Amino acid sequence: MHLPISDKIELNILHQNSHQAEKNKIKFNNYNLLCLNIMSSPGAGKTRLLEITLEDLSKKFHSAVLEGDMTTNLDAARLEKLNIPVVPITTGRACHLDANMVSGGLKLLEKKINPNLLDILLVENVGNLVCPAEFEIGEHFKVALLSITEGEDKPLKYPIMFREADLILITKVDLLPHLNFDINELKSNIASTNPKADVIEISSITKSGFDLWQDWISKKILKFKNN
Ligand SMILES: Nc1nc2c(ncn2[C@@H]2O[C@H](COP(=O)(O)OP(=O)(O)OP(=O)(O)O)[C@@H](O)[C@H]2O)c(=O)[nH]1
Ligand SMILES: [Mg+2]
Repeated sequence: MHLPISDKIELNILHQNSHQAEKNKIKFNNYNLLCLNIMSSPGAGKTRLLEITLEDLSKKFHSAVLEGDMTTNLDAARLEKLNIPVVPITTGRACHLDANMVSGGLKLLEKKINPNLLDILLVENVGNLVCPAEFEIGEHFKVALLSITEGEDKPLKYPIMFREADLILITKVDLLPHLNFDINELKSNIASTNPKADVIEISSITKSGFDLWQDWISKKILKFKNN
């Protein structure tokens, strides 16, 4: 089959990325370290979610964060306040983290802490609803956030992110009373895009749903560690 040159280049890039992602995963497995890739459009609430989650999670499990942003260390600075190892990865023009960047981030993390001592590595990807889902980083699970201010149709319009996700967090549900938003329509659009994904409604304001999310992560860590 003859593919346009741009498609061939893209396939080649994705192929090389997958190769590095496999290497990253082997490293994570050797460290017995569960890696989650946290993705969403800009502002859906990834960093706020991590701030609240890590307050509790880091008391039970040794946790670290790789923090991806195109520019600035603002999010990394927010998470460093929790006294856990945080490595910022500044991607420049790239609208996603790729496996090479995560490999570089892991090397910097190794200088801060022996990853054998860690249980979980949370990777906050660059805010973008398309590209991060196309680039494996060696993660064990993908978590996609979708805030209710983004609209019910997003799983249909940006299917790759939602098709790939193991867990979809519907965020900012505290705003439901103020919006003309049909959460059942969103859930039906999620189900038609990815019937296998776990779905949790969550609010970083009221903290609703955090018990389910913390439970989801804890179970994944314990199952991974016991394998
Ligand atoms: N009402 C409400 N606001 C929220 C919630 N979660 C986050 N926010 C607000 O949404 C804004 C963006 O949150 P962040 O956590 O910075 O979003 P992000 O996904 O990390 O953004 P990027 O890293 O830029 O992609 C902030 O003003 C948060 O306080 C929520 O559950 N409810
Ligand atoms: Mg953020």
